[in-house]
Amino acid sequence: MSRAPRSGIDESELEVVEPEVTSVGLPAVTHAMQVALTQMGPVRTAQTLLRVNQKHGFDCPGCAWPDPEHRSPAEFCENGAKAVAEEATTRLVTPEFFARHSLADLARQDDFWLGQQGRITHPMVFDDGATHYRPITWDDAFTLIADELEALDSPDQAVFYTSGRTSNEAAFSYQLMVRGYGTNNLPDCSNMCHESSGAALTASIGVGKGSVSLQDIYDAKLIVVAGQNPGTNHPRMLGALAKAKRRGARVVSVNPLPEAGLIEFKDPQSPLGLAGRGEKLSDLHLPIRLGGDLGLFLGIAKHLLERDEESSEVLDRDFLERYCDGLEPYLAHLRTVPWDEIRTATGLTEAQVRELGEEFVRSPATIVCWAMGLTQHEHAVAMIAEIANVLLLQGNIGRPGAGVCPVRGHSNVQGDRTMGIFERMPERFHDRLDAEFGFASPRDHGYDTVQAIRAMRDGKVGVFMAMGGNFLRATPDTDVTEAATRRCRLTVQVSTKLNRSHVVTGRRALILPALGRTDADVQASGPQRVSVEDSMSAVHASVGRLTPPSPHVRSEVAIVAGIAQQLFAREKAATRGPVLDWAALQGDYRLIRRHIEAVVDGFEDYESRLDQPTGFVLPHPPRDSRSFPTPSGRAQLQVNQLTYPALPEGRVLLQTLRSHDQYNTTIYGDSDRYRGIHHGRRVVLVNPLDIERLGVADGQVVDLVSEWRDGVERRAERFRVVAYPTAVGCAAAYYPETNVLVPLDSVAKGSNTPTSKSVVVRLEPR
Ligand SMILES: Nc1nc2c(c(=O)[nH]1)N[C@H]1C(S)=C(S)[C@@H](COP(=O)(O)OP(=O)(O)OC[C@H]3O[C@@H](n4cnc5c(=O)[nH]c(N)nc54)[C@H](O)[C@@H]3O)O[C@H]1N2
Ligand SMILES: Nc1nc2c(c(=O)[nH]1)N[C@H]1C(S)=C(S)[C@@H](COP(=O)(O)OP(=O)(O)OC[C@H]3O[C@@H](n4cnc5c(=O)[nH]c(N)nc54)[C@H](O)[C@@H]3O)O[C@H]1N2
Ligand SMILES: [Mo]
Repeated sequence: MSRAPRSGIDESELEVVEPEVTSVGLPAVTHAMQVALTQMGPVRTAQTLLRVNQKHGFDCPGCAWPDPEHRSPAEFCENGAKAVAEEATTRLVTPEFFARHSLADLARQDDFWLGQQGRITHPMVFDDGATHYRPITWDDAFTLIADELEALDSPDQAVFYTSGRTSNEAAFSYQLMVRGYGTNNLPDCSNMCHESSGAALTASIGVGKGSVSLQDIYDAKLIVVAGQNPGTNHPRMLGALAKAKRRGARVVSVNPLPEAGLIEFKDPQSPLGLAGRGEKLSDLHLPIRLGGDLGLFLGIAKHLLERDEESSEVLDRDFLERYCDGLEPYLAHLRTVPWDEIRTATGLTEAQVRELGEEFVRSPATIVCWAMGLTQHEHAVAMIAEIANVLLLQGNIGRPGAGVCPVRGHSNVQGDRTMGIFERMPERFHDRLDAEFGFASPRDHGYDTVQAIRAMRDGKVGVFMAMGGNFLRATPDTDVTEAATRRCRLTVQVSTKLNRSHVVTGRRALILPALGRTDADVQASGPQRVSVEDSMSAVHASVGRLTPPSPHVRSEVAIVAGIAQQLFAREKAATRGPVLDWAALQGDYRLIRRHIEAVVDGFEDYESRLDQPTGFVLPHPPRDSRSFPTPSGRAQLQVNQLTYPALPEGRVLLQTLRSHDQYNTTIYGDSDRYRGIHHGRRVVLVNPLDIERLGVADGQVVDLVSEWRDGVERRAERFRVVAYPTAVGCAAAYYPETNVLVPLDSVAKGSNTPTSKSVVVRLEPR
């Protein structure tokens, strides 16, 4: 923020100008520096920004886009710099702050204000019936947690959430403690994020992760970016796309919105890019209807089939015969999908769909990238399976320059999964965990995020703990989640900064302040490093060097070890728990990595391979050797019936998305520069044709009312209508203000991910 913090965003200052077409460039760098200087001052700014994503530096907490082998001295982006500045800020939230502000007082502040107060310096407790948080010692906090956990009738009455910033070392220790205690209730942010990708890809190719490396991006001849806004959320990806283009790739954007970065880009890592003209990125932009992508990819597959029937050189028959099952039923199905339904689903003409189909025909190496625009729909899993189908048809898996590329969000969300943060890990993981630690881990599946909220709502959860994140604001149906949270006996938040989850609590609540990526982490054996896995399965070390906000702040590993020591000293938990010296683990993270090496595939020689400046890449059988670890040992073409969201009369389909000035639930500022929205967030972007059809006016203030089949009306008040070039019938507004509109039970089939990109709403004039 270039302006001083103030209490909240004053929506009356809202200003709308023309959206930008070019992203990054000089304004982005200037903006990043302003934010950094205000939050950290000049010395810390220099100390941090120069070490982001450098060899022997720390991993940027911004996103999970990988680091190139030849890094530039400024290997970060505007939004990475904001993420770093948020964490490395010199502002502090001390016990005096909590003495000044009652909980009721804090609850009246908005998310922006809460986040701007600074780093939390002390463990704090909120007692049942109290008005203020008060300081608590670490020992007392650990005892309180252990007491509450020991008092539950069953370990399944506790829920342990994780957000994706947690390091491999912390995540592994955490899941071990939780499974040692006796439950698989390990929901995570992934449940709301790329779960649909994992489900679809596991069924299609046997591995739920992306199959490309950064080199593949550079080598690709066609890159389709569908349902993703990299200019804001993965800015460094634009540099990779620009490089691929210079090497002859074509880039296609599939998006209801003409997102700035995808259209044109100025590379901040090249001197010309800072001030000079932008590079055109997208060769083709398809303004698809929300949720229309299943129709689009079915259309592309149909086109490939028809073209193959003309020339028999389009499908990779060799590959299909050697590696895939299900071709005949799949092709038969394709023949039955009608073009007019594809047109309705996508809102595109047949010619537009075929134009992209021709790009596939011509390309010898194709990559499809996607993010939340595809994962958060009712039929998201089918949509992504259809992308896999199309790539399989042309043998685009396990070939250089080709593959599936789900672009992950949080910087270590993929690594946390690898470490066992999942409510239903495969048996093999459990077997090895049990063998390594001499205990019997529970095998019943635990709750995912939506199931956890239902259980909390129904009074089945006594203790809720979160390793990072902002559960309350990230989850759907805010009113339901708030009520659910209040029913817990104890809520525990391990956090760096204040957020809504600290002010809507269980009867008792703890805030446990944690070190972030940028902070030096010194334990008994000396300074520690941690490790993370990026979106392309590359694992590397991360070392923070800044002085932590206070000597009372502990690492996530130390917090887990502290709880575990108390918990496994109790009778009930001790009989079940793993055999382990938690204090030793805390003292030296190398011991944790040795355990990881024994339990998780692909981590042989973990310690020495972490010494390599670029780390190491985990095995990915489809990518490495075209072997497909599905039950049949072959890739599976899936038959997906064409479905798409229905749009009742007088309604629009709303997607909830990120502005350029936020990191998920953390609001950095009040503007969305690329989309031309300044000094306000309560806007709803609507196509001019829909504005007319619905009888509202550009600039009018409306309530957004969501209607779902449960008959409940959910309302978000006071949004200004902004005429915007989004696909007809579709609208967009920012998350998390609009989470209140997403019904808890409206989820993707097969992944249980809330349908945050497809909410039927009416615009009700105030
Ligand atoms: N600066 C910054 N960086 C971030 C984050 C952040 O909040 N701020 N969040 C991180 C996280 S956790 C994640 S998961 C990622 C999120 O990265 P994104 O997925 O890029 O995030 P969203 O803002 O949700 O954008 C969704 C995009 O998909 C498009 N879209 C929506 N619905 C559809 C659809 O049905 N079809 C198609 N084809 N397109 C659609 C939208 O118009 C929008 O461009 O970013 C990560 N990086
Ligand atoms: N409507 C709607 N809802 C969505 C989405 C959407 O597109 N639309 N997107 C979904 C997606 S993709 C995701 S990933 C989730 C995000 O869900 P979460 O991951 O739960 O949310 P964040 O906002 O990323 O969490 C921010 C908080 O994490 C804490 N934090 C930051 N760094 C650290 C750290 O190093 N250690 C610890 N212990 N704490 C830290 C800070 O206290 C900060 O307030 O939201 C989901 N919800
Ligand atoms: Mo995410």
